Amino acid sequence: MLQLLENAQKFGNGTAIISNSKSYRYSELLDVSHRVAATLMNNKGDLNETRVAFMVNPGFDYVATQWGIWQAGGIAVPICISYPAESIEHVLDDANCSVVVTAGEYFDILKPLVNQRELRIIKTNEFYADKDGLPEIEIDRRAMILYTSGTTGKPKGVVTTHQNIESQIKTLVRAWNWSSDDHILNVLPLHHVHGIINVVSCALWSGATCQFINGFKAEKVFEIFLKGNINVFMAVPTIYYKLIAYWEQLGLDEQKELTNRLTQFRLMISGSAALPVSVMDKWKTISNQTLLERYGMTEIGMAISNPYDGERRPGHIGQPLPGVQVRLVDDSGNRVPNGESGEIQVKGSNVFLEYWKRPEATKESFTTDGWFKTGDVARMDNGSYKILGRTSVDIIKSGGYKLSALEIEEVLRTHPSIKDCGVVGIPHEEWGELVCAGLVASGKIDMDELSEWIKLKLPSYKTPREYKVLDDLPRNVMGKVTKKELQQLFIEAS
Ligand code: MLC
Ligand code: AMP
Repeated sequence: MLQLLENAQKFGNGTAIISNSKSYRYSELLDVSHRVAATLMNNKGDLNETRVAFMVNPGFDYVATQWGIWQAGGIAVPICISYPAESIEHVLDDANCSVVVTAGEYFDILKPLVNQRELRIIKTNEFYADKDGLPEIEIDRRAMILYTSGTTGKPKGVVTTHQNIESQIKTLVRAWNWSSDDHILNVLPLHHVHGIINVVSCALWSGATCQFINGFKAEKVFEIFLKGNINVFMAVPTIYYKLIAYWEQLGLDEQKELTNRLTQFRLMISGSAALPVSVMDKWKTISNQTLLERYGMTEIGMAISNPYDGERRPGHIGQPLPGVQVRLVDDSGNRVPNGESGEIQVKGSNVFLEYWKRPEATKESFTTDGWFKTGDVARMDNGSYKILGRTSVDIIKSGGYKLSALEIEEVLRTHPSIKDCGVVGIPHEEWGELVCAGLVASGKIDMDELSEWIKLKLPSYKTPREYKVLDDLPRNVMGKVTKKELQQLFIEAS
């Protein structure tokens, strides 16, 4: 049996999940997930790595579905709940999903897509099957596919095995001192590792309680904090920025009450994007908490972290986590001396298996001796890694989401009034980077129409926030678009 589930058996009566104002025990979670597995298996005995997509709000049903898929021997493919139909279709087709699990609210958007493909669709209130014998799941089997943007076109499926996931969880549980006394609030989307692994899986591995709200709202988060049970919180820098902005406009008494409560937390972590030192400092004055910044990626889980005990250095990501090997190399693949910049490369059982159905892309993302090339550039600075940037200008991080400029450009070029375009990210205090698009028109561009049109093609978090219509895109002598110059055009205008 998978260790996550074995642990859950031990914690039987403890509260595993709080969602939609209801508390669920570990025993209930196991029981419902067992029914999910039985319904999915449909007397087949083992799903044998069938891809099961699920579009379910963060909460009890999400976790019961994910655990059910795993127990039935399937591969869990979470779909972002704010995806428009085109993005959902990409996941269903690329992963070749056979079954889709959903809650009532997403049924209407999924139904036509499922019908066209003749897939099986199950609502989360239809897990009727009686518990059945479960297959034995070997730890090296594929467990999950997460879609992530890269330097090429559409998002790629990152495949992790049960072993990868266990290794990612075990490392964090140890490094950050998780225990069954912990109680965490999840505000993150559950189609990325930050929410799935660091928050939900680490909590449930440890016998802790994981509370959910669907989507982030500063007011709601503080309201829950004030109730007094939450003691661990993890978020992207944009969320801390928004919490600070909300706190600043409260009255003095409310501010004081919140500060008293936040001071009692055991741990607060920031990650998924660079934590500005100004946000770290401000949060410290509000909460008396020194945010622990760590570094990770969909393909590797978490790799580098500031210490739980010891100095958490502002503007730095810390040291390699136990069991994770990290090196910095130059363009020729040679290790760089301390103090010099190089690409972060990672090795260990935390590292993913493959990009789904993309052997070439998988091969290219590893060195011949098995190091995963992250594309992030860092230097070692007095015993702590410091991120300096990325090897590609076409990767943008906005609100903690990784976006591909090329994917957004490909979509924009299909608009009838757009002849060419270039997408860049520019530094932004709140969002980390803001997505901007330079457009060359082939007709008159109606900006309102374009903003509405693109929302049908891409999830909102991938859509450009600023547009500029240009006679031509800035180019070098070879005719290649110079993204740095394009960035500069937007920076100067901001
Ligand atoms: C939304 N808005 C944006 C935006 N996203 N504006 C600029 N840039 C963006 N990226 C605008 C909307 O248009 C809207 O505007 C307003 O903000 C509120 O929209 P929303 O969709 O309600 O946003 P909100 O819920 O507030 O989202 C903010 C957020 C979200 C920070 C909560 O972005 C988020 O959940 N980020 C976390 C992503 C994550 O989990 N990444 C981890 C990846 S794993 P208007 O005008 O309509 O009000 C990984 C590995 C690792 O990275 O290391 O962890
Ligand atoms: P994703 O592919 O969505 O998992 O995003 C992973 C990327 O997020 C990494 O490759 C980094 O570029 C970025 N990232 C994660 N944590 C940090 C951090 N603490 N500081 C800077 N960048 C980070």
